[in-house]
Amino acid sequence: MIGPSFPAGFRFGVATSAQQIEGAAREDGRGESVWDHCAAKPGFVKDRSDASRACDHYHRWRDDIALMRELGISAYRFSTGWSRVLPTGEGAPNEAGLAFYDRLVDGLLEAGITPFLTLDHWDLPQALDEKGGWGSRATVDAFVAYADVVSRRLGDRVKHWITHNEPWCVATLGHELGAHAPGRRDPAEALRVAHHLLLSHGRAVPVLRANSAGCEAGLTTMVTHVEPASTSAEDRDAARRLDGSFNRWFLDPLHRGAYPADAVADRVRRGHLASAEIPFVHDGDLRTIAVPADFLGINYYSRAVVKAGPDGEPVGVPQAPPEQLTEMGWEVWPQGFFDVLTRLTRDYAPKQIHVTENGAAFADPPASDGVVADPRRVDYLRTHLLAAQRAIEAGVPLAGYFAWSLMDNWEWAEGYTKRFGLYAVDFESQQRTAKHSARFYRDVVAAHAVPTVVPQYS
Ligand code: IFM
Repeated sequence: MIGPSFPAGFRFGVATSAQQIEGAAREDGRGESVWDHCAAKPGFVKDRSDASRACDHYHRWRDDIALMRELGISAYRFSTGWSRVLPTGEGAPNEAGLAFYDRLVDGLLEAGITPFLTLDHWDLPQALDEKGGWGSRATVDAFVAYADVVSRRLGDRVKHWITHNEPWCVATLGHELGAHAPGRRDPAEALRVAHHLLLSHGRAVPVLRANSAGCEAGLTTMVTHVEPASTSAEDRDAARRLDGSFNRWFLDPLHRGAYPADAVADRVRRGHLASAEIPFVHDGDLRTIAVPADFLGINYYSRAVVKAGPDGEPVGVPQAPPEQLTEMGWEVWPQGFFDVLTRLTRDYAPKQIHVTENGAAFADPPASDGVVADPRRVDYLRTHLLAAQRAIEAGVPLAGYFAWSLMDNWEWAEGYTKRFGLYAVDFESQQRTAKHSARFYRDVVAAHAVPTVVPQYS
């Protein structure tokens, strides 16, 4: 049975990123990215894979647009590979790289699909990392120059720009926990990295607007709904700390022009900052970061329920048995999606929100009769779309939803072991096979509404 509809003009799309799907890592002048570099280090990527071939989208992009047409979506979120456009991150652009994105954008527009372009989806050119990477203020200038090159070339046709994807992951996973490229473990550097990412967003937005008349620009951040495991003061404080470092550290500067004072105090207490006077925040930076955006991009996957560890720091408390988690070990919690959407609207009043990623990794069975049965992903999408629809009814200015992801792809440090796609990819033959979730999403897009009952596919 078809449930409540989404408003007219609401965009349904799918999302991908360059490093995860393009492949052709050494073709047509592309330079090395930090992820290419780290993937070559033993043990960095779970299955020892790299993204040199990935989904071979660089050669198969026409077929992939055909999949999008099959879904009937009206928008596609992808990223440009920084080192494909500027092999060393700066200097002379690589014409072949820009020409690839030209073709892709033209192909999307011919198919009636609106491109949403992310400039930085984690693939910093390795040459820039060797000069200090995101920890260096010079990388801010390099990013703004890169934004200028891409938007000069594509800005007549691309009208939706996302500066960065999930700065928390780059800063914390990449520079504090060492789990993502560039694999460093330096909490003080991670804070500098976060600041430079935000600053480069603030500086790039006016450049995008100048080169792409009438465009909309924003940043995508990962948000999680944080709950204390009990009502104790300690657990509530642990939840406040996680919300501070994960959500508000990025949302507050973007919308309020200030880092959250309690979260800054937490970092001072932990020795990551010498004092609340943050030395790498220069005069005017916070004003630059708070440039009014046209939308806020959010990626939502799960919630976090935390208790206080021995030092008061948040420690996750599993809420569901392992068999109910996604392959990433993340709890399926659609109510948290509604909660973050309404909370963001209440606390930050963004003009518009786009859900730029939402989806789930499951170990799907092999294709049979040309289709892959993935009932858990269908259910994940259905329940989250219902939560999004309820959020709109509750007043959230939600304008678009992008399922992560169009197809199975290279899941960073997890390699090819985690599959998020609506289409299964056989990485040997590069064959794409629709999953039931693709059929489900196509039906949602066609009806502009979500079924309230679980569809049965045979
Ligand atoms: O695959 C990633 C994506 O690149 C960024 N957001 C989270 C996804 C799933 O881990």
